[in-house]
Amino acid sequence: MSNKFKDLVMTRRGMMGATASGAVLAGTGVGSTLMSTKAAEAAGGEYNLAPGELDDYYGFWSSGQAGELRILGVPSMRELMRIPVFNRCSATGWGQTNESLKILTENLLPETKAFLAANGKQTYDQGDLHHPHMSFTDGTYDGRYLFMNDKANTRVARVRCDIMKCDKIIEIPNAHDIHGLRPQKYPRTGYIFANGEHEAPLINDGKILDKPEEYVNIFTAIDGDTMEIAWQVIVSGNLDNTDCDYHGKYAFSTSYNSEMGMNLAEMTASEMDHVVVFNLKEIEAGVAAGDYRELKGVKVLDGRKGQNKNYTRYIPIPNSPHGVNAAPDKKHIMINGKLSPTVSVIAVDKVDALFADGADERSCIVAEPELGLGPLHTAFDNRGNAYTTLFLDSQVVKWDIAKAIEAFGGADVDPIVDKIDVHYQPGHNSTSMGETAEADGKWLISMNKFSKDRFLNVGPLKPENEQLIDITGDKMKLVHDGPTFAEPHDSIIVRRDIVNPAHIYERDDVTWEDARKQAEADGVDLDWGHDEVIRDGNKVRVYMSSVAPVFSMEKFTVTQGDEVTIYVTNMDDIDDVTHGLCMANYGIAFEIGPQATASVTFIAARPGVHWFYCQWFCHALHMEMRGRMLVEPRSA
Ligand code: RUQ
Ligand code: CUA
Repeated sequence: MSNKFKDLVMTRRGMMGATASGAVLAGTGVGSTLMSTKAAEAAGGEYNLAPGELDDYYGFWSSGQAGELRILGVPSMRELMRIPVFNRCSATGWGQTNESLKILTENLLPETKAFLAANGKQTYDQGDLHHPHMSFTDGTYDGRYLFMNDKANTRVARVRCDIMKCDKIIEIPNAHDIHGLRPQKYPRTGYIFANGEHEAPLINDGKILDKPEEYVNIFTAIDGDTMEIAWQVIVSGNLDNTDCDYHGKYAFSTSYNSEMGMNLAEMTASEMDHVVVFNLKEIEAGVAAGDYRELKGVKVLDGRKGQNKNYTRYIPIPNSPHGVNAAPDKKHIMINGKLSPTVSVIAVDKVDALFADGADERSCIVAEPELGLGPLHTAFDNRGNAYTTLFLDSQVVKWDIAKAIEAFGGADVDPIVDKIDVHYQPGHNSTSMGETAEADGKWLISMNKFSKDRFLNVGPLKPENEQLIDITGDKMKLVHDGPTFAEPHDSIIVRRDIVNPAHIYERDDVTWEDARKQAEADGVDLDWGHDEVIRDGNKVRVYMSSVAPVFSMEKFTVTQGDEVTIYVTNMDDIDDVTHGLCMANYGIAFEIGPQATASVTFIAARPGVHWFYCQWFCHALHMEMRGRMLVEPRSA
């Protein structure tokens, strides 16, 4: 910890803890005494940061069906920011400003746009964000981008780490319901691998309906720099989670329904499902050789079983595997059993033989330890240990990878090092830097789906529970509960020196390039304080700037029925001075960060006096930061 006053702070806290404990003993009873004792214990832990003290790690959190990305500080577990992505946001205007609507709509497929228009929408207003991952260079995070999937509407999004805003959302053609997602680790990102979870006819236009035997599933590689689809591969069985090696050779996807069943009994019928291995070089060679069909502008290769192409191999794995996790040793890939109590360990260097010599597919499995009930995901430290969540046992199990391999070879050793109870039903877990070659073995987060009785009751809908576990010692130590709203599905924990966001925007940021072009056409210089109303038929463009605590315009006049676009440029260049513009009773509100431009377009359908005001607290005279839109009635 960097704080030079740490010892002083901790001593003082310990003292306060003891005092509180004493007070409770005199007063309120057993439950509270227990809590205070815990608080006193916690005072010795480094996770309990003093006010003003900064975390060592950025945690990037998905939010599941809430559709946004969140930033937490680790180890304090303080929520630092929410980044709207697939959702709408009342505070920032995401889904309402022209700049965000462009990102939300520009890469939707034509048929999706038509479908949405038929429902009176420009874009989806929800999503299901499961897997946030950072871009890599040479096996570790490089602080450029975060990528994430939308299972609900088959999209992949990117967040820029310099401004911590989403800059691209693409809809994936041909595939259905993107679930597993990972960036290429080596040599760099590179590809984003994305699993289509649900199978459907390859051309899903209604001509084939209830004929599951004709359904296929699609694995997609996206170019992380351009956010364009590089290629797709048709596979047998559905696709759940994915990860790739540290050598730029293979990607691996689990399939929990190799049967291609349509109901639960069918989906869990066979003893074995599989992991699909994708051979990146072979696929690239297939693309170069023209061995694909073009569907919706994408090169689609056939990697199904029985095609006997070198694009894929199918490794049999016990029933319904779920998580895929590459170990930081760069040698092993863990396949988490879910319905099987095992984790299957794939040795990456044995995968070549599957393609070259037609070796038995199971020959790359070098361990398959039995760990407990419901293994879902595995995280790692830098000491050769793996940490697997056990959904049914409500535990995290720590196990020794080398010992698991020895045991598989027949040695009489127990790979299990420790087990800890978590509360309750963990899904993903993540360790500090644990999904990179720089795993550091300090912290583990267990992301639990249920929290019953851990917190004050807030009604039938309970928060979920992410628990912080200290993994520096031999035994895991639970140090903190972090309740949270839906759904902390997955997270990554990134060393803070890797992430260096800007403090204010650059004036020439691409986010508002359309606004800049329009302003230039209108003869308005967005980089200087401006105050301009441009009339163009029934289109009105209002350009205003803001410097706390005033907008450059105290009023402007339009005519009822005009299509009005308001552009606001925040001329303040001071860290943390964000303004907003809220047009009361017009349903409009958005954020304008320091040095940013943002805009919104609407029809001035309501005549009368309408106040606009700044809704982001910016100044002692923030309440006074307001103006009027005067809407003249249209003379019939
Ligand atoms: S999957 S709980 Cu959507 Cu991440 Cu495993
Ligand atoms: Cu500007 Cu509040």
